[in-house]
Amino acid sequence: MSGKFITVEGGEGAGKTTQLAFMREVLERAGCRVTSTREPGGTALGEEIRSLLLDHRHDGMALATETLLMFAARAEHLERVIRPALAAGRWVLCDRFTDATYAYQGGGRGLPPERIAILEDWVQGGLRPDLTLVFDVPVAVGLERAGRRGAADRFEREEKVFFERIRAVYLDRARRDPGRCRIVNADRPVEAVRTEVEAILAGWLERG
Ligand code: Z5A
Repeated sequence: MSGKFITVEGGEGAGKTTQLAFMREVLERAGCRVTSTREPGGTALGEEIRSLLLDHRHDGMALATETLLMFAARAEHLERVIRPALAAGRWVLCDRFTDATYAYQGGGRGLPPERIAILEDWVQGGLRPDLTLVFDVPVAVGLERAGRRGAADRFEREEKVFFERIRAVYLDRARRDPGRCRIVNADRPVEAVRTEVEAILAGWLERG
């Protein structure tokens, strides 16, 4: 079976990282070879870019700089990790991808989506995820979960309304692209979310 490119998305504390680890287990049990990775990051250079992006020393970074750094990390990630893994028949599970740029830089910070689309076409060519799971939780619930983790990064310090705009963009994009996206209600116990995630993956595995 050829590999698929699956991304997980959602606001702060939606449980993406928790569920991604479980998704890997499900796929491996089914005999798939899996590469798990994340954005921004996933390569040595990408992780350095991630540190710059999350660091409070760069509060007030220009929106164009922030967006271009996201895509710089993504270009490296595609070239060195994602495309080679897919070409080798591996499944790629990626914690955030370009939907996050539409949600955070677009919805959150107000960058017109047309600008993001130009970068998306340039950096990715025709490559888009086969499946995107959007983990959806009310903002207050996600922030409370994320807050338990400790020090907030440059994004996590934003106002609640910033995260409301992000949530709205994620939901809008998912509803407009039902062939690729599934919205998962993540405001439930971990086990209940897992059950739904497993059912979605089972459908993909059956399709082959
Ligand atoms: N960003 C961007 O702006 N533009 C882009 O293009 C890209 C990214 C790609 C880093 O992302 C930042 O980069 C991000 C957007 C921006 N903004 N921030 N901050 P990240 O994914 O690394 O960081 P994150 O969004 O902060 O992830 P997160 O808060 O760790 O969320 P999560 O992965 O969805 O949650 P989690 O780690 O799985 O769970 C959080 C806590 O909740 C943890 O204690 C869990 O045990 C708990 N949890 C999980 N599920 C549940 C349920 N169901 N019930 C109760 N508790 C739960």
